[in-house]
Amino acid sequence: MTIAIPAQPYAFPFAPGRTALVVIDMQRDFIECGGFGESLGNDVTRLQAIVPTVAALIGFFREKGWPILHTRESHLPDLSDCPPSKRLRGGAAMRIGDKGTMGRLLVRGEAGASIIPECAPLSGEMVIDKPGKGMFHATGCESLLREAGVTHLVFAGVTTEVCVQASMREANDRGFECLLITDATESYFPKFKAAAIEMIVAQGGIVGWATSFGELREAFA
Ligand code: C5J
Repeated sequence: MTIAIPAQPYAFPFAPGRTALVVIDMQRDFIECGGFGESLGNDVTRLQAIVPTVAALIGFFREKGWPILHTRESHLPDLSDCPPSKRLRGGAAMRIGDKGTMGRLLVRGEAGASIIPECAPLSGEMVIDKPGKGMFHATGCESLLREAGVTHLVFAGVTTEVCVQASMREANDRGFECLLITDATESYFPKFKAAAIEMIVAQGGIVGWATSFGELREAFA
């Protein structure tokens, strides 16, 4: 049984019980001042603006008892899973592994790598640490989802054109039906967010679908 959710480019076939929410990288390092995102020169307030919507979307999935998977972009303390190409590119003053105001940037176990309290996982929810932008690269995420009987994914989180889009493309290639919640994702660059959504839904949904949280919630009202 599927429920038709109004979406671009056409209605998304939501499969209750087989659809998981994927919340990408809602970490202090991307959203708060003093983290990795700000160290790259980005305005983190843009990302802070979607926090209430992401938290409400998580709450909606919890109310329904549907599965939730949270991701954290992060690296081992010895950085053995961080290729030099990722660490050194761009020549920023602060790099992955350097000490910032919330601990070492993007390192597992440090305060900055944790998920912001508003979106923090509850026990029983899936959490994966990913060294790449996409959630399937070097993680056990695919077997976790398959074992939970998940075939459809609803995406939220940051940033739209980097880790969200990369994860959605990887999921699409693995046969998952993917829906992006447009007001529960954000970029440091408004034009990149708009372009990413346009690319995802183009050509008959070449990567997947897009809709708002309101449309999703309304379909189950
Ligand atoms: C970035 C992410 N932008 N979570 N990571 O480096 O999108």
